[in-house]
Amino acid sequence: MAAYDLVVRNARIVTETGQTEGDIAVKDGVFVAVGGEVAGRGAREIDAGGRFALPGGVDSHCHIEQKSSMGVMCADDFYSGTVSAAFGGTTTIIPFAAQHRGMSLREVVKEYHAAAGPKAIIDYGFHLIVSDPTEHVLGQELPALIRDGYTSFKIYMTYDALKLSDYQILDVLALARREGALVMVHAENHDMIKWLAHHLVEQGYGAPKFHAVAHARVAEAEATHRAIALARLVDAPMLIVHMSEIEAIETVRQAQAKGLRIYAETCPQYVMLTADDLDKPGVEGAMWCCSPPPRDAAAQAAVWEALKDGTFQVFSSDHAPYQFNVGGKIPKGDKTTFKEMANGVPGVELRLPVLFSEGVQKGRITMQQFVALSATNHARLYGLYPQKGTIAVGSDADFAIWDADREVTVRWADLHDNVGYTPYEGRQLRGWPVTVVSRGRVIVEDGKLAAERGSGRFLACASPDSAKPRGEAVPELKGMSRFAAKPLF
Ligand code: DUC
Ligand code: ZN
Ligand code: ZN
Repeated sequence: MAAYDLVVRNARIVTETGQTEGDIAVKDGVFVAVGGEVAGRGAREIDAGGRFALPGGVDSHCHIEQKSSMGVMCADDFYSGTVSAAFGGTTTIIPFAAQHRGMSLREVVKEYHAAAGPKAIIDYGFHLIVSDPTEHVLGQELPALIRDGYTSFKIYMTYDALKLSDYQILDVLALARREGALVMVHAENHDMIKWLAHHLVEQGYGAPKFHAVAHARVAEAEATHRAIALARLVDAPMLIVHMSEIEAIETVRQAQAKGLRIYAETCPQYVMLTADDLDKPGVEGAMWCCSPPPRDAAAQAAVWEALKDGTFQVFSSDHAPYQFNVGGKIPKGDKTTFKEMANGVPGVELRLPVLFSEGVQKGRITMQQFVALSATNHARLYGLYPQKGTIAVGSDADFAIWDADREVTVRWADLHDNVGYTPYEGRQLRGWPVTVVSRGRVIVEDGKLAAERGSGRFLACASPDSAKPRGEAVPELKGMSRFAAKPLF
């Protein structure tokens, strides 16, 4: 009788702190031996042949089976979204349960569970989107939901149907501080964008490329500065999502240097795309429209610098999948102006291959930084560490074996989402996750899926300040050394 359920032999095992050679043994869904030679046999044995074994990715920003504020449904449900994630080496996602105004948050959460439970093939938690912070929501629903494992919520400074006032943001931040939650902020100045968009469209400049003009850099810079000031007033932690812009990044860096608990995220589109990608005939450029928009080569360089120096803790996909048709990106067909387009680009499957190829292979970040940015820091920030985000005895056996030399030309036809296109069509990547394991189950192998619908499990997130590794001191986030010995939260 086999001693283990699964043994992987001869791997280069990488965590955020180092690399070790040898074997991995898994029993009952968790790692029971990591590194060195495992003596006993596994019911299933895999020879990694010296290839890398990396922690399964944790994607803490993706939109799955979510209706946008303009009423457009995502193209990916919890089946296609999680299958696509798995093929890209991601084994945990934290999508959003989105409140639209007038809705009870508790009801929203129930609906997302009903959607995800029967379909997800990998494990998932939920952030909340709070668009209606009424007295009932702030006083009753949110504190109870935080206790139940929904310990992070996104708020918006723009979009008519989602935007909170500064006063409301302070209410949400104060509650997060009191109850031990993390507030994620979409930081763009609403009136700047609205004013520019109005005048552009009025003068006939409605094509997708003007989306990048309306969403001006200074709109991101101003809102980032203001969001941080609000967090500072009430001494609450905050994470600025999907950052794209030089001045805003510098503002975050300065806030961190002052010791403020400000965290930040960026995404593949801000290292792979520029505003020029939106400049296509007709409304085709809509497929590259996301908010904030891609900027230019100098902004891409600033994003890489912030990934390298630890200003950004997390690299997420912001997978926002909308098909290129009237039910998706372009509600008025070829008459759609950028103001009416659904915002967002797909990326859940390519997130890790992009970071590996453009980051590690090109020498911009180390393997350890790759692991921290793609998995470990997500688990830490959202209270899932060390169950998720690392390869260590006792942690869930979520990992991928990577072929670092595999050359891939990106083709949407080879991906597994339901979007119909990828903004990265034709791009060359080097390095690919060839075998993907979730809680000890080999779910992707030789390009084939081997996971049952609904086999993913819900993860209740701990409050980040209680997410301490068993038996150890609270670790600092990788790259956050300027916070000295301060606990994470
Ligand atoms: N914000 C997101 O987080 N995703 C898609 C579009 C947006 O504005
Ligand atoms: Zn956003
Ligand atoms: Zn998003």
